[in-house]
Amino acid sequence: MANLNQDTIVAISTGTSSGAISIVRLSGSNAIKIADQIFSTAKNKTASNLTPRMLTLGTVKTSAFNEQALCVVFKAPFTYTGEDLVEFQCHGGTQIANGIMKECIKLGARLATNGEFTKRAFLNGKMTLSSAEGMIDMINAESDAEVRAGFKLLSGNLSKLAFDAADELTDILSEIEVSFDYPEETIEFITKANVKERLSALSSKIGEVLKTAKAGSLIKSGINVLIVGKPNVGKSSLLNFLLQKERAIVTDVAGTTRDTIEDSFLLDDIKVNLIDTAGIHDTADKVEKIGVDKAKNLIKQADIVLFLVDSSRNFSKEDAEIFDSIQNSKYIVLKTKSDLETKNDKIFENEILISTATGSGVNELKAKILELTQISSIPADSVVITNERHKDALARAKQALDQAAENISADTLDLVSIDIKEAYNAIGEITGNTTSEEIIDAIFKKFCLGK
Ligand SMILES: Nc1nc2c(ncn2[C@@H]2O[C@H](COP(=O)(O)OP(=O)(O)OP(=O)(O)O)[C@@H](O)[C@H]2O)c(=O)[nH]1
Ligand SMILES: [Mg+2]
Repeated sequence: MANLNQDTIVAISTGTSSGAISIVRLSGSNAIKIADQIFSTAKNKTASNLTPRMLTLGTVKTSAFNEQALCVVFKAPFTYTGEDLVEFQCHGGTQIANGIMKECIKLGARLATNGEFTKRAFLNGKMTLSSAEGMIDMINAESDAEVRAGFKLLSGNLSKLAFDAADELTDILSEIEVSFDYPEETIEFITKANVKERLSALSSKIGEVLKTAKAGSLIKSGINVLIVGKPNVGKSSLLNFLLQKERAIVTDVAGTTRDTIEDSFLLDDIKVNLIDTAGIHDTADKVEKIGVDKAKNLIKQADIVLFLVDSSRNFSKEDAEIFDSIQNSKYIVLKTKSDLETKNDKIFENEILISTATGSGVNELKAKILELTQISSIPADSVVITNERHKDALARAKQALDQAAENISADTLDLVSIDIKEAYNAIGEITGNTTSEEIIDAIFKKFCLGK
């Protein structure tokens, strides 16, 4: 895809908050020409005479003020965008960078739209669409695990899988074409058996990658962990203990928590969204009842439910009812207040004895949460699907491949090649080769200005 949009764009790449340094970035065919008109060094060098990729100190002159700044020039095509690119590193704050940017606009540049530098990088073949998405994931990350997953995407391990798959499908399609030219049965038979084997191999490879999608989406959005149980079993105490702060009110009065309380913490670099709830029981209190209903409704949406029972009290009918209501969810049973004398003799599979008074059992709980999400079982070097768009494209590709493999014995090869082309198109959406313009626009709009 060639970039026909050659106008020169400008933006403050460091955002609008006040920091010590700001970067104004220009990209396009007039970038160096515009920079020439505002920047010069003590030895009267302008942007065109600077050594590319080297920071040089000089003066930026705008109609409103002069500024001492560093300038770096990148010459096309060896730049981020693939076009001529100039960056000014000026003093921070908001006024100076704004003034430089306005001056560039006066000289013919246009204010960039969100993500436009990266969009140009994509259109000029500097990066694939999934790599660009990895980069934005890194920028928006709230945990180290998200940064790592974003970096994998940016570095292109998913793009490589997509390119390899597309190459293989192109080979298969061209072999099918050849078989049309030699329609003798033996050749077609050999081709069919071979094509089927290769389609199935590709489908299972994609299937393996798709298996990481659930864990991948948890890495990206955080693991939603819901704390439920009868009043007074220690739910809010556990929330506070895991967050390491007094987020929720804790008292010995049953029914202390009346609304849901949400907050997050990092567990082995992975974001966990904890939701504390009102103790579930029959109540006539109008406000508390709303809280109880809310807690019940949240059970379906949680990735993991922590079911708390008080180990220092007998297991009651109310406990049993709550336990029944979580049977369709992934759950962990926590017997709380293990520092007190045990009165609860009901034994659960996978139960953990826990005390927020002593901290015992908390590490076991943390390990169990990670185990249930299967995040820890993903090998470090494996592709991880963190993006719904990629998951959807791979799932469609796999479906088309499976259909082609299944029908190949009965169908003529030209019908099978329709399915193969569908798989090829779906795979191409990952790298951006076959992605529609609307989707590309929608993706880059989510980027920040100046990226
Ligand atoms: N000994 C001991 N007491 C605890 C422990 N955890 C909580 N408690 C006490 O149990 C009482 C209830 O604790 P909360 O955390 O408010 O219980 P809750 O489940 O949030 O209660 P509701 O909000 O009413 O549903 C408080 O007096 C806590 O101090 C524990 O591990 N050991
Ligand atoms: Mg509470």
